Amino acid sequence: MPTAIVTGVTGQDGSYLADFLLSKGYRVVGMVRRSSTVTFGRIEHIQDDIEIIQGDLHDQSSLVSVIEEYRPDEVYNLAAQSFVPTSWKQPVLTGEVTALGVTRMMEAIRLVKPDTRFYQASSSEMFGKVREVPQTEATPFYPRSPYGVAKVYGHWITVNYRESYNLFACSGILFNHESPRRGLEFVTRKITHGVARIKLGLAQELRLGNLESQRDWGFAGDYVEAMWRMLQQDAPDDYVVSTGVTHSVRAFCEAAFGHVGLNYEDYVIQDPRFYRPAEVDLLVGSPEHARKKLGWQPKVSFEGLVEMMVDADLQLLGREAI
Ligand code: NDP
Ligand code: GDR
Repeated sequence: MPTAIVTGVTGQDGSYLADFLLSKGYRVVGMVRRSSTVTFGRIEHIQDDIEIIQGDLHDQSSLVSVIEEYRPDEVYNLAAQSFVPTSWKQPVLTGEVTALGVTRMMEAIRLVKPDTRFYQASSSEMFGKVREVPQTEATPFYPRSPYGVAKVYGHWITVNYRESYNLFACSGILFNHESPRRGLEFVTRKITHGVARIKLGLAQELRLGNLESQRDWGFAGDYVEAMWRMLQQDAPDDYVVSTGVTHSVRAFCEAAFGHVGLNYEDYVIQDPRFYRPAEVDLLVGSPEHARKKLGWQPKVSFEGLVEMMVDADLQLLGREAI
């Protein structure tokens, strides 16, 4: 039974990846940071099937201890300060966790068990002010937020450790992926939760920022499989993971409100409070390399994703109302 350590297991992707690895027969060890309240909402259903260990990407010795104790075959580094707007408010913390945290984890692997296979959660935010359309593994980076800058560091340190120490280290450049488990502050979930609240009479409006930005949105459940496939190859490499299709925030609103028979124009208010100091206007990735090398392709369409998320929020809020 192979052992996998997942950092960020309490997050959206960590919870789907843990589900996936369990279905493949892995021993799954989830690393969580200490907090005064329990943050296990997304992994409640598998809490008895995975092992939880405390560790923090700020703390080098905690990472060394985790690798020493579990001697993993694979490490998936999903933990990060992942919300782009917060990265302008907390740029130093974002750099510590999202950038230097990657080095700390790779150092722990290099020192304790260098044959561990390593996955780094890189991001399409690294492309920022895009240099070409669609974006591929060879597209130059131009990040537009402290978060994007931190992810560029995480990407290059992964490549550097692979080339310097011959580690099996992969960087997955994942485009936006969403699900009913997405955090409430991200725009897709904010919209689907807002739609459900309005439909159930719990709210009258939804305040958003820039409606014109375009994203290549996929389903998180599909994307975690690509992470795993990267670590099953003969040699490490970097991969763009995306659908190849882009939609605006406005189009997401139209689809989400439309799914419950409402017109988004009657409810959505543009509020400058949610504008960003620098925006990423357009993202669309080419998943060709992942398709050819990993045999990976997304299963859930944009429309399927929107409907899945709206239906889940209607159910959640309906249940809460009882
Ligand atoms: P989430 O924000 O849902 O989860 C982030 C996780 O990181 C949480 O489990 C959080 O723990 C944990 N974490 C934060 N700080 C620390 C720390 N100092 N030490 C240990 N753990 C910490 O993110 P997602 O699941 O959406 O994303 C997973 C990864 O993929 C992130 O690295 C993100 O940047 C990246 N990514 C995500 C994309 C997406 O569209 N979702 C696209 C491309 C990249 P806690 O629960 O305690 O807060
Ligand atoms: P993003 O996701 O920044 O792409 O990062 P987010 O959903 O926050 O924003 C997407 C786009 O929507 C616009 N937008 C709003 N965004 C939020 N959050 N709230 C609003 O009210 C709102 N109105 C409009 C934004 O301006 C932006 O253009 C996500 C994260 O998961 C990162 O960790 C990950 O690396 C990238 O996706 C790929």
